[in-house]
Amino acid sequence: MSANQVLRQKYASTFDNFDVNGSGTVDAGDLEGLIDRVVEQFGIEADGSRHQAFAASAREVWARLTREVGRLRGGGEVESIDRDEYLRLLETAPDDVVEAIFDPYVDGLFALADVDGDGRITEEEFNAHQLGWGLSPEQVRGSFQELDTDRDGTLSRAEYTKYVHQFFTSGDPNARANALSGA
Ligand SMILES: [Ca+2]
Ligand SMILES: [Ca+2]
Repeated sequence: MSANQVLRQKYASTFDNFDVNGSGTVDAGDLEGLIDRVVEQFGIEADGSRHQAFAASAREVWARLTREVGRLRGGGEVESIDRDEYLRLLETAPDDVVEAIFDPYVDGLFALADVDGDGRITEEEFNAHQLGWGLSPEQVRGSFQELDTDRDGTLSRAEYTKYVHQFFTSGDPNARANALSGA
């Protein structure tokens, strides 16, 4: 598979994950569905501070996504985005623009994984988080050591951000972060 095909498949997986009601377009309703699903999946207390923080990060991604799509369309309000347009945006936008769209989500995911809220993800927290996304123990095995580049035994926000950015920008079919497709 070429690098572009690898990326396309990953982008498509994020769309399908986002399109909660399976209509072939994503809109604000799907976004709320996605938030509810994550809250349920991770057993987060409804309406608690962790729920609010995750919802805010997801809504900020939607705001950035619709802003970029609006730019692509040449103006106007964006209420929904279909699959082709979504893929076209992510495939044509420079890496730093793609990363900027999803950066709030990185914060949201980080906070979900960092259960004790100390600002660092331990191996135990990381594994629980990855398994919570539905990844298999085989997919999770060894990834923590690989991501902990300074080998201090925890993942800092910078290390985690690098991991998620790899998902959105690497066409390497063996990139570790490709496992997030299952997320
Ligand atoms: Ca922690
Ligand atoms: Ca580290």
